[in-house]
Amino acid sequence: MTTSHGGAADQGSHRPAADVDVLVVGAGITGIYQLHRAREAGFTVALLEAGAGVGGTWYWNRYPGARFDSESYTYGYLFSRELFDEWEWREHFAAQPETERYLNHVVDRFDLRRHIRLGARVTSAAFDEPAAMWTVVGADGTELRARHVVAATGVLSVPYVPDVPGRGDFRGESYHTGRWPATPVDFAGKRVAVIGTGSSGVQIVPAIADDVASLTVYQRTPNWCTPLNNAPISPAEQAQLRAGFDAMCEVLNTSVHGFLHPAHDRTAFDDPADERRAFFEKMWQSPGFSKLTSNYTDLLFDHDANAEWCRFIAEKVRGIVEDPDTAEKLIPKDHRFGEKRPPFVAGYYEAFNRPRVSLVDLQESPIVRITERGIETAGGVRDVDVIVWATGFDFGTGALLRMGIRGRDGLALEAHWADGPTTFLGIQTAGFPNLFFPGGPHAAAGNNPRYNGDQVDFVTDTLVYVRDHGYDTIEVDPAAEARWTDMVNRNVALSSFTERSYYYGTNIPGKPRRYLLNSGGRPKLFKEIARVVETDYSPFRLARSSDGGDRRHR
Ligand code: NA7
Repeated sequence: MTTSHGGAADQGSHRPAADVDVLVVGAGITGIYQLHRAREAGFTVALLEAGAGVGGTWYWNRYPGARFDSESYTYGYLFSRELFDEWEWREHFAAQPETERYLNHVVDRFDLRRHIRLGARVTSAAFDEPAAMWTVVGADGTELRARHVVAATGVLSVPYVPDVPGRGDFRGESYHTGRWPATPVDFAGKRVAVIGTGSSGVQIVPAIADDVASLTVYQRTPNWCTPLNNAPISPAEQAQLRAGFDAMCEVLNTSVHGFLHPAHDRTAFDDPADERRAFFEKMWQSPGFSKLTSNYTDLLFDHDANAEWCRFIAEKVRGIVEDPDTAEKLIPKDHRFGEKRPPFVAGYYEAFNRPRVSLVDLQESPIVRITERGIETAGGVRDVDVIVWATGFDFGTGALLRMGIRGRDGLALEAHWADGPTTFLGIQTAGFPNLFFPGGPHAAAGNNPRYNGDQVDFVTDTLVYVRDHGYDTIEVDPAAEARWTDMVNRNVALSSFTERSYYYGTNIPGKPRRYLLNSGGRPKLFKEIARVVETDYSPFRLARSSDGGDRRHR
């Protein structure tokens, strides 16, 4: 990693120079892009990353079966036509190793690695008010002073392992999907338990089902899983992708969810029953998220329309899973399609037809404790060699609240957000000058890199504005933060996600129940960014050292 002294933001100031103008935390898809954009804009930069490699989500989640459910070419970067042309994704939905290779390629292709320090988990970040800069400390002993900090620490980066009695007693191997070891886990001939049936659990089950001696899936709540419908990208499709790059960017950069799938133009009961069934079959065969984005327009909001689709999926499950009792247990009864983030699968339901794979319904037989040799439920004990915790993440705020962030007057971010996050644009929070967190809480649902990329673009423009106007600090006005946060809370009614979803933080005991996405979506973000630019950054307080560091903008 290189850092250099005397950044542009310090020119003309009498303050001690920062080590860097912009310090990025996290080398996931958002952080890598931020590092690139900030350096291209002429800032001195550094990036601290906790992992031993770059990739963020695609570094940590290296469990068998981990893969995209956004189309690869819609998830990857769009900022460089050359990059797009030279990288050939092999599958429509790439598996983790390909994505990790891609992100490493980007880092090398754009000569970013020299700015990145790996194995440097940030343990504290404190705003030094007189100096108007951040002091950031890493667990590896790194200490850097930065004018601005951009925490690109992700929303699904802090694994959650439930506090089940006896968990520490287990003598076998245990892994969380979100902290998968770099050395591949050998499942051959082992008795394996997978706890959790969210997107991660339902990916790993079919991926290891052929290797294991036995596989027991511990399910608390079934999900509405539909086929991913992945396929290799043919040479003809590669050529089409290249030829259609500009048109594709246009759609991805403007569509509400950042996907290519076109919206449908009919409601469920516009069609008679046989045509509706044929349409649902088409949806079932369609790729990934199109089952949400291209389905009947009222699917997520009309109870009867949703029930029709759920009945269709339930029939499919009954048709695939040979044991009727297992099939019934795999069909959700407590929520509708789209109330939680739906997983997409390849061979998940089919896996239960193998004699060595079985399902334990935790609603029927809850886990009592983990023993030295296995898992005890109300129905009995099963000895296992490996436990896979596919139990999710502390979504949205998890990473930011563990970084020891202290703003003005030593204000702890944990205290400021004790009742849940308050933000402006999901980018800044009042009391924490020069701190940005694109891709964090109040970011949108959809194809994450697209929305997070919009935020990074705005952060970069903002950093340039601050520098070019000779300001030292920028901090959102509390009123603007309150307005945006109110918008998020008000528009929750428009979201199909309910409090059963981890998007409300309800999967973490004791976490405030707050909507953690931007319920206004990408259109609200675009609208508000336009307003910020038109009003010359009026929602922010900007200050120069020569003004005594506390001059309100205008
Ligand atoms: P998820 O979707 O949060 O799934 C976690 C799973 O773990 C879910 O089935 C939970 O059941 C289950 N869980 C959580 N706590 C327990 C306990 N105490 N006992 C049994 N089961 C439990 O996480 P994923 O990693 O699968 O996916 C996260 C995101 O990554 C995904 O949405 C994509 O965006 C990529 P519950 O439903 O709470 O009953």
